[in-house]
Amino acid sequence: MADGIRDNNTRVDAVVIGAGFGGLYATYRLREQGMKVQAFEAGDGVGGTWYWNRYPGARVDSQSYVYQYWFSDDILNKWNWSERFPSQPEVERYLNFVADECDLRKHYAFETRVTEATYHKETGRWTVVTDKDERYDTQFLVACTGGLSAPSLPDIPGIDDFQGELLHTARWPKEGIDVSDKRVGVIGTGATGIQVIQSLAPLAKHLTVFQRTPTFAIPMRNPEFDDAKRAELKAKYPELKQRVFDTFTGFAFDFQDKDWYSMSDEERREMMEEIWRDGSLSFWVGTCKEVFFDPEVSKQFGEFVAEKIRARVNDPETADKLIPKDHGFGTRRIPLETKYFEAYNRDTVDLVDIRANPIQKITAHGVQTAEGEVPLDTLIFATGFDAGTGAMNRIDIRGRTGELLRDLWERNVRTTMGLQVHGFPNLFTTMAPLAPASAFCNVPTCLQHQVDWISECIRYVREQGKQVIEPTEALEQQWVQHHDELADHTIVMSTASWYVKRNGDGTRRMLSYLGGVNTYRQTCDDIAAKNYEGFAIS
Ligand code: NA7
Repeated sequence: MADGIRDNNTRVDAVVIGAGFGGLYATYRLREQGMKVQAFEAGDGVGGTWYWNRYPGARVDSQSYVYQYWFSDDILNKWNWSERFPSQPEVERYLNFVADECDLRKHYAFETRVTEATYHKETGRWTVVTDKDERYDTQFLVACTGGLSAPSLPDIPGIDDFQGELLHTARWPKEGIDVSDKRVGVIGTGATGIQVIQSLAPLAKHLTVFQRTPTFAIPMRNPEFDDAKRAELKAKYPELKQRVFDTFTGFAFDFQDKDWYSMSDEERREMMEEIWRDGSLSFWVGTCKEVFFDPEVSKQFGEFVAEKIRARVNDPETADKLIPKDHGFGTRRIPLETKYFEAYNRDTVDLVDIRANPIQKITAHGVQTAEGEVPLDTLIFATGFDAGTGAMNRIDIRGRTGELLRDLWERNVRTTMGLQVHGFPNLFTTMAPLAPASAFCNVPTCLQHQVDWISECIRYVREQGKQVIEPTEALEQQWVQHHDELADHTIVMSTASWYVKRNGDGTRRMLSYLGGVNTYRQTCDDIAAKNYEGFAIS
């Protein structure tokens, strides 16, 4: 071709992007319909998040027995989880196991990034171009690119000058690193930072944590499973696989029935202590719903957690620095931790509050703060992701009018139920904005529901002898409005975090739909049952 891109005569029914939880399942479901599927993955193996995030201490905060696929009894029977909250290698092994059991690898081109996707209204098909300069022609494009997959590196001056080892947690070397004789710095104290800090604290010669915002965190209770426990859990799978789709956040537990204000102080304390002991995210999304709406309730939960932090950190001044002051409990992601707070009791661990003592620049040998240079051999960025839209925005996706999806989302972050975008026919998304999948969900629950919905939708279009499906502008506007109405009166919305995106006009939009996984599922399924009411099918 004149443009140097090879047409390899690959005309397929569907292109799937990504080999994480969503992409593997989409490939499986579409193939099951007899479709010709071509899938792409930037990594050299399957796993998505669990392929890329191989930093020390990487671990899932969802219980293993709900962090799995439900579609195959064979897989459910054969796979044995080793503990309640498995580490990255185990989840990666699980996804490899599923890929092998279902023979999915043969559909993938690994180490291949999709760089462009263009819709042609004359044919109703997409052209997909990869970084291997190959062009594919597909009817459907299913982007399972992940909501937290585009790493974000802060714009700190001097970053290129650093002569030691510089790492982002989401691009960790497969061979690992040895920190035993290293002075290590970690920037970032979100869910990732906490896991990496608690893991490296006992190993590094010295560890300096640069904290901008402290994080409320819950001690993880992570028993190992023996055969008896596994058998007990497996007996519950039929029930669990219904249950997770019926709760607010896709876990097996839900919010308490009782309202906060209907309880006495003693009852509240008792409830908090009891759920705290469970050592799971139920202390966040299994307590009282008011924690998301009522600043006073959020404050009281925050005080309870602050008390727990103070009891574990020897130096009261350090403890105080570790307690969030600028946001309420529950308004940002609550991670689980293991001896995170105790890490600061070590002589070899320093905490730098970079609001009081800002980072000025990175130097050749460390980090220069207002109070002096911290010498470092290894600098780790646990600074998170360009959430929700980042991975899709790195691809040039041109829709029906020629507009780039990136430009649309820069003006206005919008989707129809996180599944399609008006103006981008036959493009389907998982973990995109405006669905619970993008944040407030036990992700595999939401991904499985979204992929099931997408594959049934595609089946319907094909069975009707039609070619193209796209949400109408009216339906999308209705969804955006409904989404905003639910989100705008929560206190999550008034807190700065990766949960909230900014539109071009300066208005803010919640990434995740806050009506609950159960309600969302029902709404999507009702639309499907009404033959995709609100979608234009031609
Ligand atoms: P997060 O939750 O976005 O955390 C990123 C952390 O990095 C957070 O503490 C940030 O501070 C900090 N950060 C970001 N930029 C800077 C700069 N420029 N200087 C100093 N500190 C900075 O990402 P994670 O990877 O921890 O977690 C993402 C999700 O993955 C998590 O919620 C789980 O669902 C899995 P800030 O809070 O912005 O002040």
